[in-house]
Amino acid sequence: MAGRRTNLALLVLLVVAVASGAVAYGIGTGWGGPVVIVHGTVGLAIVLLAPWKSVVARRGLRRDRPGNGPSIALAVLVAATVVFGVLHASGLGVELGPVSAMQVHVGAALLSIPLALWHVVVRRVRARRTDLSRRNLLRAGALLGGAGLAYAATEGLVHVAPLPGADRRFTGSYDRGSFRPGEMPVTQWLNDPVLHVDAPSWRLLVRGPAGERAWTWDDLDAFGDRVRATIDCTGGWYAVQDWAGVRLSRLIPDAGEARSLLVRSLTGYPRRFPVRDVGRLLVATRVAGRPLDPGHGFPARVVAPGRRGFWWVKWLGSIEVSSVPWWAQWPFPVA
Ligand SMILES: Nc1nc2c(c(=O)[nH]1)N[C@H]1C(S)=C(S)[C@@H](COP(=O)(O)O)O[C@H]1N2
Ligand SMILES: [Mo]
Repeated sequence: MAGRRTNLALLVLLVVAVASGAVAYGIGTGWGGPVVIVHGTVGLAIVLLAPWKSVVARRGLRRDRPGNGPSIALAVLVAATVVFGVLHASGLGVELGPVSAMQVHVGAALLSIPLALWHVVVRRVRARRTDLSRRNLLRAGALLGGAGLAYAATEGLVHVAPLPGADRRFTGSYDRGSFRPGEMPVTQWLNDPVLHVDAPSWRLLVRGPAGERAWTWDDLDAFGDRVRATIDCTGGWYAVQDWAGVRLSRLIPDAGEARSLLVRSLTGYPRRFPVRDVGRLLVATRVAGRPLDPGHGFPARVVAPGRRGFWWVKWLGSIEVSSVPWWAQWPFPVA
């Protein structure tokens, strides 16, 4: 029955969409590009299946079964996820008052996950061996080919029009205030408050294998190491800035035996980095030659080239070497 195949295909597409979205969210380096393209293509494949799915759904709704309400809610959430994804990617609607299209996209997707799980439990789709027949694989190929063409056509349109989406980075993010840190958004992962720290009494506690030391802002600033790096927030913006401060490897020259570097903000926001990052991470005291604004992490923040914004811990409190592996943490901050 064609309906069963449609449902199965949608299930696979939803799983790939969520997985590729999560990976794209986590990645800040070059190979995030292809993942974002897969993500967009899979999203459009879901759209291409909508006519078939609506036939299946209408048939199902006519039978007045319990659980139709949540199924409709799921359909609405998936549609909203796609619509807001396209609004962000095209640039037609990136900032929507207090929220961004990206936030709505991710929020709707997260809400749809439990509903989708529930949906496949109560409306079981059974896979069969014949689903992998040559004929069905050709169908799947045609669907993905069509979605790929739709993706290329949409991107083409965005560039020819041109829509703001033409200028986005491979991660999908838009430039906000590169080289003008005053125009860069102040962003929190969830609900950290902007701290106003008293510089003279502030110390950065650094615990290395050889012991602990408390550094003052002047100590750190005196090193004058510089890095040009791109902060790329999962909220959908990025900025290139010239940062200055001190490379972490200067504060912890002997990190070799440890496995990770645990960085904590004064607000308690933690991130654990692999120890190999010690030479790449900058403890930044300045941006564009000036001390950081409170919103951007004064007195000092992490600059983590190649990593998404949520790694760039602000209002640093302590950094310690640790024997716990870096991946022993939630892939995204939970607080
Ligand atoms: N302490 C702390 N640091 C934080 C966050 C936070 O919520 N708390 N948010 C992170 C996120 S998600 C981003 S994108 C950047 C934003 O930096 P900015 O506000 O200087 O632009 O800070 C990161 N550092
Ligand atoms: Mo972010």
